[in-house]
Amino acid sequence: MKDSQKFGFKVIVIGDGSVGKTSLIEKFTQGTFQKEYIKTIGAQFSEFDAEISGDKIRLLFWDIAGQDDFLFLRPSFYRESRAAIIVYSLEENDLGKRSFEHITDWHDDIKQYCEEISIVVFANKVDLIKEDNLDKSLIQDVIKERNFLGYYLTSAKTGKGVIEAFNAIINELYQKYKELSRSL
Ligand code: G3D
Ligand code: MG
Repeated sequence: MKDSQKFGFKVIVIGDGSVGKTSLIEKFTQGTFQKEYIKTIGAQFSEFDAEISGDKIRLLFWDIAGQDDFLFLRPSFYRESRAAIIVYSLEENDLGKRSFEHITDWHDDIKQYCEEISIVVFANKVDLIKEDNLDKSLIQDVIKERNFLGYYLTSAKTGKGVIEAFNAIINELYQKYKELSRSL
C-alpha cells in the first residue's frame, strides 16, 4: 500500500429519515445544500480527502438512501465501518422527538453489525430552535450511558457547526489509527 493511502476510513451516517443526513454530507463534502429532497433507493456514498500533519486521509461517507430498503441492506452497509455518525433532528415536532428516541435503536444496530467503532451524535436542524431553550441534559445522558465520543449541534441549512463536527470525527479516527500503525 502506498504511504499516501495509509488512512482510508468508511464512516456511516445513520438516523431516522428526514433528519438531514444527506444534507449534512453534502454540506460538508461540497459546501452545497440540496434544497430538493430526491428519494432514491439503496445506499450512496461521498468521498472526502483530508490531510492531517502531512498524512493523507480518505473518508468514505456512507448514507442511507431510502429508509424502507434499509433492512435488507443493513449487513453490507455496516460492514467494515470505522466510525458512525448518528443524526437526529432538534425540531420540535414528532419527527424530532422520535428521531431522538431512536438514537439508542440505531446504536443497537451498530452493536449488532460492527466491532468497536467511534460514534458521535449530530443534533441537526439547530437553526429551527432557540438554542438557549435547549435542554442539553437529555442528549448528554445518552452520550454518557452509551459511551459515545460526544455530540455536536449542527445545521445543514446554515452550515453552523458542520465543519467542526465532521472534523472532530476525522481527527478522532486519525489519532486512533496513527497510534495503531505506530504499534505495528
Ligand atoms: P435524510 O437524508 O436524513 O433523510 P435530508 O434528510 O438531508 O434529505 O433532509 C430532509 C429535509 O430536512 C430536507 O427538506 C432538508 O432540506 C431539510 N434539512 C436538512 N438539514 C436541515 C437543517 O439543518 N435545517 C433545516 N431547517 N432543514 C434541514 P425538504 O423540505 O427538502 O424535504
Ligand atoms: Mg437521505
